[in-house]
Amino acid sequence: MKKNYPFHLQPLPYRYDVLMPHISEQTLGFHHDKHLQTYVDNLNKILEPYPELHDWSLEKLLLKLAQLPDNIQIPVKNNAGGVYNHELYFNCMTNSDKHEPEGALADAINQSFGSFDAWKEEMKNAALTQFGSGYAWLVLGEGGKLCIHKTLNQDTPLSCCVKPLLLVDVWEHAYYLDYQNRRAEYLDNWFDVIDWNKVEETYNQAKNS
Ligand code: MN3
Repeated sequence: MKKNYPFHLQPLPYRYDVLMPHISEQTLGFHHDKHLQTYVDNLNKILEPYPELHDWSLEKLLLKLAQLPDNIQIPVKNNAGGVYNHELYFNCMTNSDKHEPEGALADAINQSFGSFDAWKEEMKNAALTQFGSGYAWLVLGEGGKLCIHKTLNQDTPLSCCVKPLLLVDVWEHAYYLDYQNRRAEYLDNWFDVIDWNKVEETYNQAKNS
């Protein structure tokens, strides 16, 4: 099986200043180069003594936590989760003029939530009411239904859905430099930097697999 270890910091798929004014260069710099780098480094350090795990992917580590040695289950959950969540978060943003999904994903959002605006409201509410650090997610659930999830810390919804499609980071480091305590304002602006082409691609692949 393909060796995944060591994990590497994936470069941001865009320039650091590209999401301004919604998310500043400084926030993205710290968030990607410091926070995500730390999760990558910690995960590599934890897995270093276990060569039998070096061909495991991030998803496999997170889905099969119970098969790992007892003493590394929680550290792997936190740090592999930190890498998985941040990679998806950064990869689901861009500076495009496209502010709504199209095609099959748009249809699925309408079917599951009533309308795009109703989805936005529900997603924003989930992100606002996530107490403390965590994420709000749009996921593909069983039977083709789309659902919203909230997760705490660096937990992922991998084990309770078919495929995570999109998430928003509501740890304070994601917005505090730009918005201080104004999480709602950060969320309103985050909706404008979602990379809908990317989310559509993930949805179409997951739906057809
Ligand atoms: Mn973060």
